[in-house]
Amino acid sequence: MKSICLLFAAFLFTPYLYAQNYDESKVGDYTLPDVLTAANGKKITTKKEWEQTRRPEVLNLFEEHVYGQFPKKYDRLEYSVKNENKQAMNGKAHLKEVEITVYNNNKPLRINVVLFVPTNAKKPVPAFLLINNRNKRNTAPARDTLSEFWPAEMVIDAGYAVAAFHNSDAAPDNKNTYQNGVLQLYPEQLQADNGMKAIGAWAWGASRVLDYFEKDKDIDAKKVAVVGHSRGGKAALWAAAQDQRFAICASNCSGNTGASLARRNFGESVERINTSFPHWFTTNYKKYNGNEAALPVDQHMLIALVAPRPVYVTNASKDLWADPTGTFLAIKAAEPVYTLFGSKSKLPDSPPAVDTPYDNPPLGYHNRVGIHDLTEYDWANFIDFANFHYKKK
Ligand code: GTR
Repeated sequence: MKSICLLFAAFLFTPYLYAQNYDESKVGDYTLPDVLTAANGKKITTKKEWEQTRRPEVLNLFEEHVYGQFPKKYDRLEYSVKNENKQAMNGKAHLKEVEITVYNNNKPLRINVVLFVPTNAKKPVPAFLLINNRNKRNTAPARDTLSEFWPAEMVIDAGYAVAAFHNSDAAPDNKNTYQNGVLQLYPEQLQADNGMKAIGAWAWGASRVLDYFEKDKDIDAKKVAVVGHSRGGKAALWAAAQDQRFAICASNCSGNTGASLARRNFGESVERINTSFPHWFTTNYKKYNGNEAALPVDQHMLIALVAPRPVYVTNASKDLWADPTGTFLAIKAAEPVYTLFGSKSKLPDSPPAVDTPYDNPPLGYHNRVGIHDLTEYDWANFIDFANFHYKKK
């Protein structure tokens, strides 16, 4: 009887005992879908063919199977400055706390933006926008808490505006309540197998902040970098893929279903992410649990959707969950699309040593020594990357 009970317990708990793979020798072979072969088998060789044929196809595959639809229409957008301080950061910056309200389906959605504009910079200024998936204190408007997660003073000193909104304004990060945000504006999404969920909603929210930037005379809306960490980094990539107005994307430690390859069996898997976070991706995406090889896309194709605009992705050496090697291989595999635009990547052939940033556009990468986090080191490299890009133009 005792042994039967033990057997039964082992059977019950087996799924939880399966650790994710961290052994390079067990990764196995995989074949990535060719980003430059169209659905009809035709090889894409020009920028025009990419833009007219393959890019829409790839975007649609990600909508259908991974992140869901990305509604383009809404009834109207209003905004008001709820609080401002022209002498913020000891006079270095102008603080604006902006409430954006988007209406659709007779429902309002409020997105609160914290924005600092450098006082002495020539207007309009380029900006960095963070999708904040951590504590709101990280983006404290009063600067009574300072955090490396959003080192706003450092960004201001570099001559950029810096902004953030909290992801929960667009969709609560909770499997029972994620509907209480953008999805109230688009209830039909909830019924659809390719309906957007939380990650899609956060990305959509970033686009609405960009709509606001287009109305703010202090901000150069053609020079906005969207930044996100981890789950926020997944959303930042999807926002930049969908909304070609974003000039730069910085995706920090975004890992599975962010910048790392799904087919590489290392760290977090599709089944694991869909199980832990059933409210992030489409219902369709669950079909690929334990079956990444059947996906019509892999994450190099998501990075490629941002081309020719610059993308910077990062890892942290101790963050094996996010698969640093698989992330580097993904950004590397996006290169052929940049090449179509005559834009030559300067990335090395194999993953660079830790703390060795490649911050020349169009494709940037580093693997910072340390843990899963967004730090001043990461931001300093995003700033270098942006400086390089904007000066070149
Ligand atoms: C983890 C999740 C990752 C990543 C991370 C984060 O638990 O498995 O995919 O998104 O959370 O957002 O910090």
